[in-house]
Amino acid sequence: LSSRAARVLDALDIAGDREIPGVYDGEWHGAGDVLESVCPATGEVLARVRSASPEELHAALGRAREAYAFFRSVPAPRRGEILRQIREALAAKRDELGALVSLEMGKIRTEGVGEVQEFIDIADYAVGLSRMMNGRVVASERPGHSILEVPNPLGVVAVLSAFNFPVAVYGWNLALSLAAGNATLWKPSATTPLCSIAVTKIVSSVLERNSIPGAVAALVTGGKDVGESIVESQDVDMVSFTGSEHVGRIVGRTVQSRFGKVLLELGGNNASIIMPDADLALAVPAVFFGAVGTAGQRCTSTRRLYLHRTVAAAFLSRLQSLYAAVRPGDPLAPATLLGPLHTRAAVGVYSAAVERLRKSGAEILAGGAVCRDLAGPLGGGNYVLPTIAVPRGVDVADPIWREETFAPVLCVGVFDELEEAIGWNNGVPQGLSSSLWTRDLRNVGKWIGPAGSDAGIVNVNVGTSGAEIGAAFGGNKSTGWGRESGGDAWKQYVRWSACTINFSDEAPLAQGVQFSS
Ligand code: UN1
Repeated sequence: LSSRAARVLDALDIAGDREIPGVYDGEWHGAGDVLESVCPATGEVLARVRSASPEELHAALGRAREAYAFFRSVPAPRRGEILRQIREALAAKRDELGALVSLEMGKIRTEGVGEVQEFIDIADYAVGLSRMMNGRVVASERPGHSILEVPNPLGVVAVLSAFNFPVAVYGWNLALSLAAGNATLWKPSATTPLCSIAVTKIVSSVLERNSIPGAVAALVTGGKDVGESIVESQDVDMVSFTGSEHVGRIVGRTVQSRFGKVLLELGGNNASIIMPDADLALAVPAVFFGAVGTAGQRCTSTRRLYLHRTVAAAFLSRLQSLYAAVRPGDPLAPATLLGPLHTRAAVGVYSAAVERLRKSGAEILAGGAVCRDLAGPLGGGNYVLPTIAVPRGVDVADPIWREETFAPVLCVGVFDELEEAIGWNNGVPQGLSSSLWTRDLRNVGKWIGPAGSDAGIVNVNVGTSGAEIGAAFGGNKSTGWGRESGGDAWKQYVRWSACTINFSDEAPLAQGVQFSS
């Protein structure tokens, strides 16, 4: 193992050069297939992880069910206290975990650390929530009756997370699920097992210290088979899935067909719209971060840029200068802004997208190539140049505009009227994030109202990516309509009981129905 990788793994007590167990359900084990964790920046194998065998998955689901039976009766504020300790334990390892995210996923250091901060933030939120998961009392039409809406724990929640946020998205789910009194079973991306092992070690140490069954936060690493078995299992009450539209469609159907609950966080195809009165000093760097940050591998990454004709040339020349200055580098090095794509396969997806744009006659203003000339260890990395393309006009029915390419490829169109740009914004299947740049209140009103953006995230003078945890996060249409993190998202992690209670000496029927002879 290189000293670069060894330092990061050592800080989290992960043995890099042996096979390590990738299943936790109170104890660590692993008898299934071996997963290789590969560093996207160098191609180095970081570790081999023993994933869950079918028997181990079955056993973990059983232990999660038992853990739920215990945990649901722990008072919610006490569950919040456990979360507070998890929050503290994560904060103590924030930089080390952030570095592991960079090493294994490939995002740059500040974003890796930021992702751990996002877990810390949602843990804080859920600590408060644990004393505020209120139901309500509804006025009954019958004398001497009360109606209560009671949030009860749901059961076993499975979290199937993606490679691009290997820590935070699990954090969103775990924090709410724990506060709600559930057991959570995590199946991370097969390519980021180490992040999930490091997080689970931290979480489980807190659970064990508090004599809470470890399977309250179980981990089952694995590939497609493990994921499929979880999705099909009657033992899983809710599946929270983050990933592609293609897989999400299968997950949604499968869970629905067994009448389970499902929460989907699927593709994004997010647009920024720049009005003539936009402050370019703010808008240009925001679009740069949205499109190039995380090497274009956020669900919320900016993929489409719609420029008002009067500012298009000025905007593009400023954006091009930022693109021209960005250099691929080691995500662990503090000055790097551009890390690698996560996998070799993603480089192929990027190349195919650029090729398709070229063939269709798009003008390539920046990038458009895979980096092949990097010296030293980075020569083995999945580096590509961030690309700006100007297709020949905007046709949202064209796959160029319709499909999400999970790579730093930004397509630019020019408009004359805001309505036209909103039509383009809404004209694609996905509906995750959107961003309008203007100082004119009339545009803002239009944008956030009924005839405005149909995405789940509708920003003004804020880019498409980088949401805080406080609001519900998620998207509409083919993004799957799921909501996670803040807002009212917690309400999905409970089963609601509507309880009508009769305190009287009569037993009247509702709606005045008489049923006595
Ligand atoms: C994702 O890309 O799956 O808003 C999540 C953001 C982050 C979360 C992204 N807070 O970009």
